[in-house]
Amino acid sequence: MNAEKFFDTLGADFYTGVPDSQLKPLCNYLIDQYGRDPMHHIIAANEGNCTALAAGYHLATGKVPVVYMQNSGEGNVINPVASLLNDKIYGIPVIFVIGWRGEPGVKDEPQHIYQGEITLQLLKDMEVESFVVDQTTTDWELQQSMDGFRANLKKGRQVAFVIKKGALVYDGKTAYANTNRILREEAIRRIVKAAGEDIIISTTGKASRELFEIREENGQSHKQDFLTVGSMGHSSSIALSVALQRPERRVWCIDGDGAALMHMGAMALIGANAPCNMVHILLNNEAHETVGGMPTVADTLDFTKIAEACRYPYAVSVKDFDMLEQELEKVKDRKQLSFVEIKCSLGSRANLGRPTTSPIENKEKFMAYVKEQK
Ligand SMILES: Cc1ncc(C[n+]2csc(CCOP(=O)(O)OP(=O)(O)O)c2C)c(N)n1
Repeated sequence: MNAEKFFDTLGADFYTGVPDSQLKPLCNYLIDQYGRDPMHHIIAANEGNCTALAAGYHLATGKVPVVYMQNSGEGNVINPVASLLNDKIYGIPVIFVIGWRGEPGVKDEPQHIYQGEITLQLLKDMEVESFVVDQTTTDWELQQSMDGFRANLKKGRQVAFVIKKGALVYDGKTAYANTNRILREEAIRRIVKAAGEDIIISTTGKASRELFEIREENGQSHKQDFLTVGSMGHSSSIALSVALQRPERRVWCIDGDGAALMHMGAMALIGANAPCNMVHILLNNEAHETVGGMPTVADTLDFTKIAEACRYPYAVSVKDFDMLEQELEKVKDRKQLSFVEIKCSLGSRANLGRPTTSPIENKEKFMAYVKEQK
């Protein structure tokens, strides 16, 4: 189904979401249609955040908003759906559009399997009526389902379209770019070199896939890396805890701007605890590059000021490789919590693979490595 037709059928004029690769046709259509005009389209920090923005839109206009997201964001919406939108409390109508990763029977990455299995059940538990859209869904069927949903929306209930792989298409040529010069993968290659035998905890998406492939390329094992393949936004908290528990080991967190924004409270916790053995690296490409390049709000922010305000004792931003190499060397001597933002360009290798070891294997080898005395 064409994304434009899908959009017309929903008949809404306010969309907020966290991008998803499976919803790329819709995300790109919204960018082409609205750009980032906040009256109509807000790419938000996390899915709970979207849900609250949608509630505000309804409170101000009386109209029905749309929240789009990958099913991995369902967990982030449970609280605002149950305690804000539900008709036993404020009864606020919202249409959810959810990309279904890990659909049972369809091969997908480990972080999507369980979430995929519980996607429809979670909606049921939240009393959100759902309709699954696949490649065979006709315009008429979608219209019928939307017409059916209207009664629920009128009663202040929520509904969801669950979008299977390949169900939406869009042939617009939406392009995303920034002016930064450091490619994320090359930045990670330099971090790996500087980190030597230190522990690395990497964020969700292509950053972890690139880290995995760099280790393969170097003929190294993966034991010192914890790949946060799911749980977007939480790698820095995992790193904080490992750093606090193992003060004699240096711990590097490789974070993304979308992930850091998703659970930004983590930076306050890191700064307040300030483990002197932690290095927080932020690969800032101002975008959700992994899922298609849709922008975050990081282009409008000064992350070093945020880190400083969160009481990180050292924060720097680097734009070129010379400065990057200098800063990576300096953090090793500093013996103080350090924050290094790396301004990254958009893009990745077309043939980038995925980790070939299982998450359990990753966890077991990592735990054994963390236990070692250095
Ligand atoms: C809770 C949640 N929402 C959405 C996603 C889908 N997702 C995976 S990676 C990613 C983008 C991450 O952006 P960023 O941290 O800036 O890293 P980049 O992809 O730009 O390297 C998104 C939205 C997810 N995995 N989890």
